[in-house]
Amino acid sequence: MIDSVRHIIIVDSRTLHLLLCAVGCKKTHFRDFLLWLCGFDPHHNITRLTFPRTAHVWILLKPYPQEFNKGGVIMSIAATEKQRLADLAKELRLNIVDVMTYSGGAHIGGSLSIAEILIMLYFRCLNIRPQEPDWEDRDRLILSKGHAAAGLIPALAMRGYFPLEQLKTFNHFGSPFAMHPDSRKVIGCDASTGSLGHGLPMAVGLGLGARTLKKSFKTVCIMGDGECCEGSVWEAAMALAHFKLTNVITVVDRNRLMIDGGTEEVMALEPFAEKWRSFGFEVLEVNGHDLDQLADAFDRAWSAHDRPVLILANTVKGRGVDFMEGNVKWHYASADSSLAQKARESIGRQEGGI
Ligand SMILES: Cc1ncc(C[n+]2csc(CCOP(=O)(O)OP(=O)(O)O)c2C)c(N)n1
Repeated sequence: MIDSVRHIIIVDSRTLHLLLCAVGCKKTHFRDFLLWLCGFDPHHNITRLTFPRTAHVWILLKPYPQEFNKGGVIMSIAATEKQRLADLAKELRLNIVDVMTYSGGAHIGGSLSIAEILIMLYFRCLNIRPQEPDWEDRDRLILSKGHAAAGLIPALAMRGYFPLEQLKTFNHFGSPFAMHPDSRKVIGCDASTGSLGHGLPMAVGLGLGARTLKKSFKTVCIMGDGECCEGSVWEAAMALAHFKLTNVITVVDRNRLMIDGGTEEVMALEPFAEKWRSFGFEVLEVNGHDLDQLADAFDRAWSAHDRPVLILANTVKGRGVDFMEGNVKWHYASADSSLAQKARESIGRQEGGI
């Protein structure tokens, strides 16, 4: 029905700006946004509704509706999509616990803390083709905190890069999956990581490479906050700002714990956001478990054009398993079957994901 009508969409200048940014960066977002403005749920009927080239879209200006701008969220995701992502985050957490049992131990705390970030990227933001993992124009994701492979690898399996069944080999002799990800062995993994402080420098290289080749792909780099004790992180940050590499999006998992204690006790990072700002970044501080805030931040980061963006994601280490949350003891751990079952039950009790 949508194909046959002429749409008149009334927006204010801020929304128009967002629209244009969306057109510039992601066709799918633009279509979702148009559907949303038309009052459709973008997730519902997504396969049937398309905007043909012949559709006429008129954009008129009107004041921005305040009800769409509560809590700093300009354009929240549709309820059904949010539920789908929340369910996926929950499923990912269950897979992380399974991996911990298959492998005899895992960096569980820092894997659980990035569940929503990974799901948001793999299931909403990244322009990727799991059936064509080496597609040259794909967006890249570098998990610089490579010890959280127990989060990354199940997320890749869930996205369809390889069967979930294969996770059972995690950390076994001959398996492609080890405690840190190896891009030569793990399909869909864009960088081998594990030695902290190297992901962001690699992202600088990919950003410069994309610019040189006139490619429009983005590179997202996820770092730990403890990882930011590495000097190479700040050299890369300087380079990102100097070269205005807006095609690189930096995410810090600010769970406030590292391997052996709190970040502020071991090596204070605060005033953390200010440090990034002083390096020339636009800092978007969000609750890293809130899907609306993450969606909004990534949308803004995707359309950045003058400064690189840092998404400072405030999270809880061990999120989703009540007895692991905020406890450094669960940085790396193994679990017998009864403890793993307790962890699964705790994840199961989370309302609508998290
Ligand atoms: C260069 C380097 N030094 C030390 C380690 C050992 N190590 C593994 S995880 C970790 C703590 C990292 O803390 P953070 O980045 O905050 O990770 P998260 O708490 O999110 O798991 C350390 C020091 C390493 N992997 N690489």
